[in-house]
Amino acid sequence: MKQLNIKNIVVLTGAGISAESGIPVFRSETGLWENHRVEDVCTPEAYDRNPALVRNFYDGMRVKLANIKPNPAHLALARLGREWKGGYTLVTQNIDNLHEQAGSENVIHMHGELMKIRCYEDYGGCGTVVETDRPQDPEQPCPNCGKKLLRPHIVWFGEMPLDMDLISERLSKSDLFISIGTSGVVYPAAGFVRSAKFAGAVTVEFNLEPSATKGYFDAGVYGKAGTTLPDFVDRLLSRGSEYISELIRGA
Ligand code: BV8
Repeated sequence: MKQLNIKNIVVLTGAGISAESGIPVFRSETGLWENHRVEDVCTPEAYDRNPALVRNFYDGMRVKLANIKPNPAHLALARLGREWKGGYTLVTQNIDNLHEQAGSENVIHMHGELMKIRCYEDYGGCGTVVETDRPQDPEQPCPNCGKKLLRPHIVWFGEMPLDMDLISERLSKSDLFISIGTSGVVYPAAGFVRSAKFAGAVTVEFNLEPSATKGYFDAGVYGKAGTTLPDFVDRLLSRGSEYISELIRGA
């Protein structure tokens, strides 16, 4: 096997990394979205039909987030971001702010952020993004254009995820792609491992069980991320490429 020389790391996280912090994952037995049907709360059409229902859905999650703390998996990634000597990109599908609370910086939230609202361009708004930590007041005017068109700054199904050009550029230069706590069913995020592989990266997934895209991973580390990730980061920082070679040889 060719000698690995890992420089650039890209990490993708999903709901599974926040599960041990108490945030439920999406794919539950009932297939409902926190007791709602996806099409009723997570599409532009749902918002057109019933903006109050959609706002209330995210208001509920935002208020709960105030009492939720990062877990050792978030802390391990914050340490990796601080101590890794090469390139490091953290992309998350999650809308919570647990990576930031754990100390991660420059987090790419490709599906938006719960603690932000945006002046809705489709309705004639200006696109300005506003931080918030409280339930949304539909009468709140945009601080930039003054219109009352603020909506959750969340990427719904059928909407284009954020920062896709930046993500594609980092994937094209990745030497190691690490996917953590995602079922690999929603695109384009689920396709990132394929892009990384085509760029020649080593690919590793962390999950409770193999994901839908398991075939693209050179190795899988199965167990709770709060336990598996700190150990992985420790070994990666102390032994680098040699450890990754060992991991994929043993896969
Ligand atoms: C787009 C924000 C195009 C909202 C989210 C047919 C085929 C293929 C694709 C499509 C299709 N029809 C439509 C599409 C596209 C669609 C899609 O992929 N649909 C799927 C359902 C088939 N995608 C989109 O619409 C995307 N946009 O394609 O735009 C476009 C082009 C041009 C112009 C305009 C548009 C946008 C998708 C974004 C939707 N928003 N989130 C909110 O959060 O409320 S999606 C949401 O679900 C997440 O963000 C994430 O992306 C996705 C999946 O969730 P996961 O994070 O994976 O969580 P999940 O519960 O599924 O899994 C948890 C995992 O963790 C499990 O594997 C579990 O085992 C593991 N786990 C649990 N505990 C732990 C653990 N692992 C480790 N440790 C633990 N302790």
